[in-house]
Amino acid sequence: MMKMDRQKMKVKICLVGEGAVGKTCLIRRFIQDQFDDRYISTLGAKVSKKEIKLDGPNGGSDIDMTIWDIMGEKGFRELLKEAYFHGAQGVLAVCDVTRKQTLEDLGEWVAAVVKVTGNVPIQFLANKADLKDEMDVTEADIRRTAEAHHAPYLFTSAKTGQNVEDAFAKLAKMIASRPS
Ligand code: G3D
Ligand code: MG
Repeated sequence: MMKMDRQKMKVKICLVGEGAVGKTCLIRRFIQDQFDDRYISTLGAKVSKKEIKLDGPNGGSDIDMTIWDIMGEKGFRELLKEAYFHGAQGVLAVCDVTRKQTLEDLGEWVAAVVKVTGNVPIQFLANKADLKDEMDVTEADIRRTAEAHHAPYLFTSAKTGQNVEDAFAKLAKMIASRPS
C-alpha cells in the first residue's frame, strides 16, 4: 500500500544583496501579491511567514516558510550576520539589473552566508527585469555568477510580479528535495 502522507516542513530562508535591489519588495509581493513602492527604512531584520504547497510524490508537501529580510544593509555588522543567517536552509541572492555592481557584490554576500550555514541551496535573482531600457546586467553575466555557485537564476520583477512566486517556490523545492 502506498503511503499518502503530506510532508510538513519548516524552512528558514534569507534574502541577501545590496541596498535597494528590491529584497523587501520581492518579499512583500510574494506575501501579499501586491507591489507597494513606498520605501520603508527600518533597522534590523524583518521576518515574514508564508505557507506554500508543493506537488510531489506521496501527496506533496506543505512548507512553512520563514523569510528573513535585512534592513539597513549599509550598517549590517558582522555580529548581526551570525544571528541573521543562523539556521537558514536556503538563500535568495538578489541583484538589480540596472546596476551591475550589485551583481558583483553578491559573491561577498553569498560567502558571508555560507560561512555561517555551510552549503545550502542558493537561487540568484536578477530583479527589476521590468526596467528593460536601463538593463546593465546581461543574461550571460547572471548565468556566469550563478554557475560559479552551482546555482540557478531567474529574472524577476517585484513590480510586475514576474517570476516572484517561482523564485520562492523553486528555492523551497530545492530545500525540500535535499537528502536529509
Ligand atoms: P531593498 O529591500 O533590497 O533595499 P527595496 O530594496 O525592496 O526597498 O526596493 C528599493 C527600490 O527599488 C524601491 O524604490 C522599489 O520600489 C524599487 N523596486 C524594487 N523592486 C523593483 C522592481 O522589480 N522593479 C522596479 N522598477 N522597481 C523595483 P524607491 O524609489 O521606492 O526607493
Ligand atoms: Mg529592504
